Amino acid sequence: MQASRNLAKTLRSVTLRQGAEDLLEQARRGLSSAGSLKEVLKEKIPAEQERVKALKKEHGRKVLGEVTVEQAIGGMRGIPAMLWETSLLDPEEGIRFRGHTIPELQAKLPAAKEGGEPLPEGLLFLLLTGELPTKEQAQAVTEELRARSALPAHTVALLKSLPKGTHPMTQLTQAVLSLQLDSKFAAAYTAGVHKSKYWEPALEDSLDLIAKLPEIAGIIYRNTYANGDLIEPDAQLDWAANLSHMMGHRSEGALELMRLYQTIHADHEGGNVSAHATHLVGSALSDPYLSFAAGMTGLAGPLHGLANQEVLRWIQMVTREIGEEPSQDQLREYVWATLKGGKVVPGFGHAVLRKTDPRYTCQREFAQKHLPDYPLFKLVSDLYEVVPDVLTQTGKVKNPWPNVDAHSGVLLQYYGITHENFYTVLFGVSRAIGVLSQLVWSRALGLPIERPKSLTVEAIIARAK
Ligand code: CMX
Repeated sequence: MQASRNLAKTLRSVTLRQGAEDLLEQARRGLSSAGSLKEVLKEKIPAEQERVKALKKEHGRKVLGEVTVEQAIGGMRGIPAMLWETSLLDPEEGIRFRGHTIPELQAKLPAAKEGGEPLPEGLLFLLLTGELPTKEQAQAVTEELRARSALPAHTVALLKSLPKGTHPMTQLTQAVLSLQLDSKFAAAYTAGVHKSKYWEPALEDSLDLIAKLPEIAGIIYRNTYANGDLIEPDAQLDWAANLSHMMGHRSEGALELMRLYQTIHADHEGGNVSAHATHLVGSALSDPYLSFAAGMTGLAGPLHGLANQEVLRWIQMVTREIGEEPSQDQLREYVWATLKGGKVVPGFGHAVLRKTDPRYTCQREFAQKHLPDYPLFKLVSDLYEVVPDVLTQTGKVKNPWPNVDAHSGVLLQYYGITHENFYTVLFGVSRAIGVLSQLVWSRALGLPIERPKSLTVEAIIARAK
């Protein structure tokens, strides 16, 4: 009896292992056309694993920083307690993606046309591998994503069935969750894949998800604002341009803006809400779909990604209440009124940055090049002159300068993308590139489940004393 039970157990475990191997093989086959992307990544992983292992062994007990009571109850500002490889934020200089500033990326990443804005596919290659891609490598990523972009019928049906008025970010999150049915990571885990190989199905799911997001966003846009009159993807277009095309905005300017937009919103190191939420949920070995959905519900908050929608609403309120071309004095008064009403001025301030966000600056340069006489751009420029001064006068705002969200809406308006409650979806599509690249690395490096220590007020008082 015991012998036959053992035999059954052995057979079951052999079958599961076999299933796991089959799944990995499927994943490898699926990625074979990715060619260089996966090959470069695969080459990098062992050395990086060794580097992190050695770091832990040699310096594991060294102190990176201390934690004050203020930090524990103040949103953990500044506590260096997370590993994030894809980007690093300097308070004065702003973001660097794998060591490159935004202007450097504009100069070095492959573009759709000579001198144009970077292709986000190139950034995906850079974030995943740490290497700047050649034009051919970026193009291979475009093709890889195109091949993975078809949506399952149930996702399209789900989006169609949602009640009118469902916020586009809520629609996005539900669509992402509906894709989880096909998660290769979840299937591989269930089948018992060895943990050293988790990164492979994580990469598979991440590429699948990134590939499908433009069509999801296009459908949300057309269902919400164009009576469900959907536009088929165009196989000639790159990933970001296709997104704009499926929304119904096909001018050259709109396509270039979308490439820039999708590049600069991708990553902002690991501690911001959308990145950290994705990272945290992923650390429980929830698959990339579940993890990214968590990030998107965080991005939908008005202090984070939804600020780009709030900026546009606030600017529209300004023009409604004090006119299309208010003087700087009128603007100053309006900003004070907003603060006195107990509200934040959206698009200004940052938890880490202490200077103007370079993502703001590059959008400003785009506006100076393409829409210098647009009245709303003039208003945004005037706000740049007025708001930091007022915020500084409050005496409490640590960073009075504009962030990424202060500028993006006005550029989108210019190209006819006027429905501001859609803006955070565009942010979310881009954010997938950064947070999922890191998620692949987190699985490759075997990072453990996150579990920081929390304390009660009593416990903090006791420790403080
Ligand atoms: N308008 C009014 N008050 C602001 C402010 C702003 N733009 N920025 C900060 N403050 C206030 C804070 O609300 C806080 O007030 P209380 O002490 O009364 O609570 C005080 O100044 C100190 O805050 P801080 O340390 O300077 O900023 P935080 O790190 O706490 O918050 C952020 C950072 C971004 C949430 C905040 O600056 C803000 O609310 N900005 C407006 C919303 C926005 O643009 N968000 C997008 C950020 C970029 C992104 O994540 O996408």
